[in-house]
Amino acid sequence: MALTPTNFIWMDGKLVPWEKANVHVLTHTLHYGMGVFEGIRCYKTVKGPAIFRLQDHMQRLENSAKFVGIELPYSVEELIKGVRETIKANKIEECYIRPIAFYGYGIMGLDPEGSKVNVAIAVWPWGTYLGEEGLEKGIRAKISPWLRIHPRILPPQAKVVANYANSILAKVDALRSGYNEAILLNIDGNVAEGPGENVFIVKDGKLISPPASSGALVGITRDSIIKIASDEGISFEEYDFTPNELYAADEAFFTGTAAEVTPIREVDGKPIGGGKRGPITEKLQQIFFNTVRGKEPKYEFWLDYVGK
Ligand code: PY5
Repeated sequence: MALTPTNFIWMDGKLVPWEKANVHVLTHTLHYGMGVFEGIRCYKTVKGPAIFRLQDHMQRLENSAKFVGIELPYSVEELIKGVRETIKANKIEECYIRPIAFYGYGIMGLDPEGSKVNVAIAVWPWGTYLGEEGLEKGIRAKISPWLRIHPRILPPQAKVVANYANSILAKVDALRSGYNEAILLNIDGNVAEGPGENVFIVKDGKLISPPASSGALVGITRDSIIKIASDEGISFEEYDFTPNELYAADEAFFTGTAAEVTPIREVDGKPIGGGKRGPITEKLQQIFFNTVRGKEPKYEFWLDYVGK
């Protein structure tokens, strides 16, 4: 997926031209993967660009950093200001937002003690992650031969750069096998999540998603869908399920900032339910898209308007 450049990137408190937002090849994180990042979306609304759950995402960035011992040189408030500044400077109405904190240049041993922590915030237009058609018709997923990282190996609840080597292996395997996305199991054989998405199933009218203990990153989109479902009177339960229970589900879908709410129509060649987007998925998806686009007053508290 090729990048569409914008004009400025926020780097350590300053806006620098996109093409000048570079790092040295001996940047610590480039070698060992110890960095933390976030993925946030900003949507076009009638009141101007609105960032979805910005505070929650930045809080998670701070938590991720704390988890792996990275000392962020900026507070959540400063980073929030940075995001707003970057969107304004780029005069962009709708974008993906990527804050990243990493160990910079100067130390090359594994012990990052004394290393500089650099922070950047980039924004760029990013369309539908799993395809426009996928949103309506659903995508085809494959149970991955790669297992989701175990909490004794890397912290699954933190968005650590290194975790995504596992995600890339799963994603590429699924794509090369002719599927659109992977679903990773944990070491117990239960469903954990997608490489960058949470998984939900619908069975007998009930919404189900694996718990944090499955190794899934408990996503902010997931949390939003649970809240929306509960307001709609759809009951939600969190428990572990096997691939067989996934195959037998009435509906299945992915949630994530990039993936938004994407129906899963098939897993390992087996159609889920009717092999198309199910009615509960469609309903939740519709409310979700209305919410992020500022058309659901009930959930406006999740939006952070940038101002025109
Ligand atoms: N699980 C993993 C491993 C993730 O990376 C993500 C987000 C999610 C679940 C969903 O979390 P949330 O709803 O809070 O976004 N993935 C990033 C995203 O921006 C990166 C994807 C390439 O969606």
